[in-house]
Amino acid sequence: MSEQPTTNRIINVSNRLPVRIDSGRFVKSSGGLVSALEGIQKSGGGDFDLQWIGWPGGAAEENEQGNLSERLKSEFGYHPIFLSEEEIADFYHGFSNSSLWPLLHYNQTYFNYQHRWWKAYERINACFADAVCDAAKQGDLVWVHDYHLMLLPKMLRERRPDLRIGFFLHTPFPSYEIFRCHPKRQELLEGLLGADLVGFHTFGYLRHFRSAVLRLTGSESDVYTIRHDDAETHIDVFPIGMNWSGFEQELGSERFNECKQRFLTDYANKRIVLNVERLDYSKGIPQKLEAIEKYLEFNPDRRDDVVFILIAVPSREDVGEYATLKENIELAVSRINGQYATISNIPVHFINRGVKIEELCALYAISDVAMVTPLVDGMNLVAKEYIACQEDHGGVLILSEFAGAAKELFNAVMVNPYDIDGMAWAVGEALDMDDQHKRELMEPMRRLVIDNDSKWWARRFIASLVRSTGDATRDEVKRMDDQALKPFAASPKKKALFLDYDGTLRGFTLDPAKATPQPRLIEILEKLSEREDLDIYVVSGRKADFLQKHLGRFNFTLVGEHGYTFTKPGQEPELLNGDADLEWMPTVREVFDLYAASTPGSHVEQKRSALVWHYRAADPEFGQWKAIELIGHLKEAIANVPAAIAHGKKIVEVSSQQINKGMAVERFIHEHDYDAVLCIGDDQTDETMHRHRKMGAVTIKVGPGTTDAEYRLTGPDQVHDMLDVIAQLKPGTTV
Ligand code: GDG
Repeated sequence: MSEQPTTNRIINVSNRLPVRIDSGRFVKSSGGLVSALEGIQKSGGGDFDLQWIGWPGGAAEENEQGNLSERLKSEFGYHPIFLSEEEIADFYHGFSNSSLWPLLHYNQTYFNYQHRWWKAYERINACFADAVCDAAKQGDLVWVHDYHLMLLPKMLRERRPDLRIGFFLHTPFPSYEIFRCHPKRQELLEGLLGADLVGFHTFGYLRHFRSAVLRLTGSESDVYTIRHDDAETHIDVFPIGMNWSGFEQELGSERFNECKQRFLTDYANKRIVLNVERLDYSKGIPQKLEAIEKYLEFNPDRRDDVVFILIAVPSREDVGEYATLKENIELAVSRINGQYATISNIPVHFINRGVKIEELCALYAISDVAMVTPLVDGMNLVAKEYIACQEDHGGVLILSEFAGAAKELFNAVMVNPYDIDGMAWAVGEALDMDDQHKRELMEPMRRLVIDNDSKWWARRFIASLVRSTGDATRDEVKRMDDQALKPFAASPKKKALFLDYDGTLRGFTLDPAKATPQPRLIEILEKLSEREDLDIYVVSGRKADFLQKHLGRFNFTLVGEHGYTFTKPGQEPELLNGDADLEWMPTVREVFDLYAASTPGSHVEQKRSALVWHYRAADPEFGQWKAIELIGHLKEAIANVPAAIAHGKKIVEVSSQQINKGMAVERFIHEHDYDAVLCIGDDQTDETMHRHRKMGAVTIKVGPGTTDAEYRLTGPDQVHDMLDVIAQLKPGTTV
């Protein structure tokens, strides 16, 4: 909104704060997000002041919370959200990690749902919303992270429309067929659509999100924008980068060099294949172990010199599936080692805990191969970190084609983690690759990873959020305010209201015939018709008979077919322009019939001056796709004729260019000398009415989208409220 001041403050919101409490002391973590955000903060050369809201981990006693909160705020600028044991069980282990995580990672087998988890998820998201509202000043940027907080954007939008809200999903967004299994799929999507910008790691995830939104909410979108009830949500791809500044510093440190030398001695004459991941079923560890087993089986000559280091960092041990997974991994490791260990080598070094950062860097630097083979992974930073630490370009990355990182790291040896033979073969290929070829592959990847690091990612996201919340539409169209209605207060002078019907007076229905006026609208229209100083025109694309049937009882002028017909109260229907050239109609009808026959659920509506192809009841994606194809087809079929093609809400309409709503409005304005004029409508055809803004009319756009109108209302409910206000405006009423 134009009145919305923009601030240079970002409120960053993630489930976890980058700090944990250890025996009453705070231990700050230097995770990827911390370093990413440094690049946009004033202290790191950026433009913004940053605050952070999140859970500090663990369950704090209630009597300790005040003190901890004070200290976190004063020492770090963090606003903690404390969770009880029960909330940790229901919100975190339950809904977030046993319901959302498996589904987002295509694992229907591990997907669980309990209603009480959902209730906790709603409650905790609302706590986060409270905390953001407390901390945020007018117009602040709010950046929400990840699947724990999918309801937060909508909650914030409802409470604080002034905030500029971005959401980034760190996991994949699965295909609609998977996502729809979730009993709260609708609420989750609507939660996200509260954001101004939703970001994903890859275009594939964005594509799935768009498709789920279309199918579950009916909202259509183009590549970068989803238009829904009362706003637009921008969507875009922001592949996260690794924390290069942190790793660069580590690579130059003494402790790293010591570690590296120690490992080079320990592993002298060995070839190292490194594996680093959280112990999670999405990471494909059992499949990887099978591939390792196969490699050792078919390469007996390598059993003495190849070491597979497997660092599996404990994760979510309170969730049952993770404990089972750990047992299976331990069994597989001992089976492989039992079978293939030699006197001088144990092939799999299994480390079930995290290692120090300098150890991790040293392992990245000296390993001949890194095996990153998740079954599915949002991005996977280990792959990028391994590459970044390959200063001599001598390593090889084996990468699952199902990690988000595969969309960028084209020179990796790509594998399908379900193809065990293929992975075993890839290990051999990577270990046997000649040095020159390895460097040719590694060097460009390393440049790409370092150039597109986590700081770059955060800068891009925030720049895009600023752009998407400061565009022309938001800046120039004012929210409707009652002051603008003052000229319509009762007085002896005549005033006119030009009201569109579908999408303005009445919301859409699957079957257009069922979109009849509802009781509240009828009540308001009755009140309006009592005002003798108001001339009311319903200006619609509908046929005259529909308007007559449902609105004929009022003393309104009913303008049908976008201005082609009009019926004054108590008179016979007339034509606005009886000479309009309609010779293009049979050709268009033929094309429309073709599309109706090949698009189940769609149909053609024949009007006197227009033809409409409706696809509201068709499969939403197929319908949209066919509509675009149809428009292309029409452009060829009816070039150079006086007809306009419009892609409206679930319709494609071809209508005479010699007739439009604006021309109808003009005629009636000229017939009378109105003291004030108001035009309101929701779609493209109503823009011809909004031209009268220049002549002093009050023009109102309903819903999102670019417009020439001066004001905006969000939907029919707000239109009803406004008409109700007008109906009761007495002279001198203060509005
Ligand atoms: C989620 C998405 C997405 C690992 N072991 C040790 C250690 N690590 C560090 C790595 C890396 C991080 O943990 C793991 O990051 P990933 O990206 O691989 O995976 P998730 O934790 O599942 O993260 C993922 C990510 O969000 C970012 O958007 O890429 O797809 O699932 O940074 O270095 N660090 C230390 N010792 C270890 O033993 N010090």
